Amino acid sequence: MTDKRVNGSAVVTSPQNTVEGFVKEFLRELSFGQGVTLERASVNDQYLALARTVRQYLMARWLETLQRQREAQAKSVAYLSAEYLLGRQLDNALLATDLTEVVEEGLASLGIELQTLRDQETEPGLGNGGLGRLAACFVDSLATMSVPCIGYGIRYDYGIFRQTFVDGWQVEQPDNWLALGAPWEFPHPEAAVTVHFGGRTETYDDEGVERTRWVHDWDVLGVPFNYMVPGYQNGRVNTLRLWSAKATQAFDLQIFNSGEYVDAVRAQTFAENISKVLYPEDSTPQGKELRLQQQYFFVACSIKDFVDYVLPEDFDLHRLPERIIFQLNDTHPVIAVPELMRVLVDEKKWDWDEAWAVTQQCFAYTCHTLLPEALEVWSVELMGRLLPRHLEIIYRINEEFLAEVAAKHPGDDALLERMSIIAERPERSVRMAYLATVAGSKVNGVAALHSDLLRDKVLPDFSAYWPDKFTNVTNGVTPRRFVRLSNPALSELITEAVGVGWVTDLERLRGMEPLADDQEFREKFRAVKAHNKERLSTLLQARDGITLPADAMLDVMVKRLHEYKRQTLKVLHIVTLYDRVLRGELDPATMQKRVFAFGAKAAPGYHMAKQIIGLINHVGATINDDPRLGGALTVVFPPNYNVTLAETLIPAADLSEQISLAGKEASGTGNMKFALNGALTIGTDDGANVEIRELVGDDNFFLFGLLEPQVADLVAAGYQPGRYYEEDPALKRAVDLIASGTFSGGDGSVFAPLVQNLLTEDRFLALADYRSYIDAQDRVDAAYADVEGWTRSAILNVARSGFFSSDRSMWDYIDRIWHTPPVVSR
Ligand code: B1N
Repeated sequence: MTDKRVNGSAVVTSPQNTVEGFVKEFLRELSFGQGVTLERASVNDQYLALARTVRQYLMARWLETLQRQREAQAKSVAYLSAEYLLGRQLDNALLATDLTEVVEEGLASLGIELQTLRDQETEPGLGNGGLGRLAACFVDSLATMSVPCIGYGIRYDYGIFRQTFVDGWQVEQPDNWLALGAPWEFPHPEAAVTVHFGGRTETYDDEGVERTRWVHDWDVLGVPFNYMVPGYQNGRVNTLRLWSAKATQAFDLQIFNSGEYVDAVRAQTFAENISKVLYPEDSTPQGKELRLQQQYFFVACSIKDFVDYVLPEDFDLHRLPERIIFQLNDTHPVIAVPELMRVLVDEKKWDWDEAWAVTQQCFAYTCHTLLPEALEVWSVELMGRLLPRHLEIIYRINEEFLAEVAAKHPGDDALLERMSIIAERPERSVRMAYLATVAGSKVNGVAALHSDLLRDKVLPDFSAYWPDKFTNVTNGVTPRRFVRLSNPALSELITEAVGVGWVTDLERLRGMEPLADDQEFREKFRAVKAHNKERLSTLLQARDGITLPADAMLDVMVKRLHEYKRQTLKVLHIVTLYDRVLRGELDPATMQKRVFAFGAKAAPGYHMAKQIIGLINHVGATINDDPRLGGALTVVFPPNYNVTLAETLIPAADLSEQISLAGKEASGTGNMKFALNGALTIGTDDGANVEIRELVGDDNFFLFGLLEPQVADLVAAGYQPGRYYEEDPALKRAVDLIASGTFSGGDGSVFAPLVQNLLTEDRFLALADYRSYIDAQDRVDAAYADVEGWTRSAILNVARSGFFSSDRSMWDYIDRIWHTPPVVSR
């Protein structure tokens, strides 16, 4: 059947949903889109033609979704995020349209393998880690739930760097993700908006009213690139709108007129630098001017887009809160708050108070961190230079806010200083989290523990002042990508057990619980794991020349490299096992065979993180080559861990390492993906681990380490890592092996900075948690030896993790913060 849908007056027709219909369109795209015949088409030609064919099937749904949302005058979520870590698009689009089989068959009839074309896609890595991936999961869920959402962000020319290893040390390469064509994007240069920077402000008389205007110094164009966000088999497609910076005409004229043609062309790239590259720091922003430019650039474009383009022309902005909620994904887009105020007060000429009343209802803020160094601040000097009007507005917001606080707490100057949006020391700066908290209708943390700590430790004065403003929404992950697509074998087994509905209603996994005690089901479950390990083994062999030994426990730690996540603690465990074998305490012939798999990128300027990467690779090289181990322990560290690799790695895992120091990981989302794919967690009482353990049960989770209050006490009492080293002989030996150069060709100086840091500072208490970790790992070995018991636990992990669907997160946001109902069919 041909699918005809009405969009306004235009009729958009989807290609036929049959093998013949697909083949016809695919061949058309090859010839008319790529300009090649099938015989001459490269794999890239074929991939691009396929992508364009698949998006044809989505087009009618997209136009119709937007039309319907306009007609319904529905309230939308505008998700403001500097990062979207999308992963590959092809398979997700095929799943959304239920076209996988048709396409597989159609391509096969032309002698083309679908998998070959899947592998041709370079994933858009427009994010660093959890925060960017969360944004991608959220927009997927909203589309699947038929909730209107526009994701706004930046179309970086270069996403997160490609990681390579040279002698075990990280070397970064540019991620040229656009090089081979970008078939999923729809550029709209005609809809570009202008964004101003620099200059000064002045007041003027506007018919008897004194107003302020911004006399800017330079500007850039923001060109929107639209991407489809297809819902799962529900006929809905939402929009992700990413902004790309381009030099303006005015900019061109001015500099070209100076006569220096070549310099002028070069100067053009100045403006275009804004969206050139993603900052590769995860959790620790660097305070660079270009980053503030990026932040203002994309939110100014987005607000203008929503107000001038998405809303109807005659819309009364006093009713803005009925139509939009801007969700601030961490503080990166918080400059949107003074920007909306500027638009309403300076451009629309509203009173300050009415503008503030509307603005406050239009924003909500999600905090993603607890690390003090990760709380963004911008120096007043920089803010004043780049965005002078915004700085004034921030000052006024602060003034009025502090006056209100002072009225309620007369004489408490210390409180005013603590709550001020402007910090005076070490330099005068704007505290972006405070601005977001003052402006937002709600403030949320991303896991239960995190939200408690956010309230009590990060923003205690604010939560005392506005107790109802603070709430929790525990993170989630999309079951479409991270179970249905990434784990087809498990998906089939789940569907067999509980029916197909789980993909959009993940609590249905509960129906598997009784099957944990079913011998036959357990065997099938183990077969799925074995199959996934095989699949991983094939991939790593082809991708990196890595050979995985058979029948070993697969113990996985994948996440950004950061000291608080404690990859070093994992290394100490591996070195301890090695030491036990060398000392004859463990027999390689009988001990539990393990593969330790790592995946982690270090921020390029984060030297200690790079040391740790070097350490993992050097320990790996030594252990993998040591015949005394007889292959019982293997360390693998495939470079360039990304969403695509995660999709094969996670389903194969037996053990999930979630070992951050308690109170440091806001949530974690990898932890959820592992549990949903039937890995057991060894973890601290941190982030969403707490909720995972509560749900899956103590018996199916390996808890270790200090609890957050114990960490706080120990630090307050004066933590001395050297004492743990002195008092635990196994720990001492492990550290000494590293210090003595065992893993660095006898040269102890190679890892001296790392060892020194551990013994004297150890900011994240790895040594304090070492003994508890090792003991827990010994319990893991014992548990794994009980094959049936382990499988039972793994099944229960899957069955009880439905809560971690990002659909549930979205319902929580809708219920507690957004109040944006789905737009259902007419
Ligand atoms: O956000 C994730 C959480 O699951 C993680 O626990 C948390 O660490 C992560 C500056 C960040 N917090 N902060 C960032 C990323 C980039 C950047 O430039 C900060 N990422 C997180 C999702 O809630």
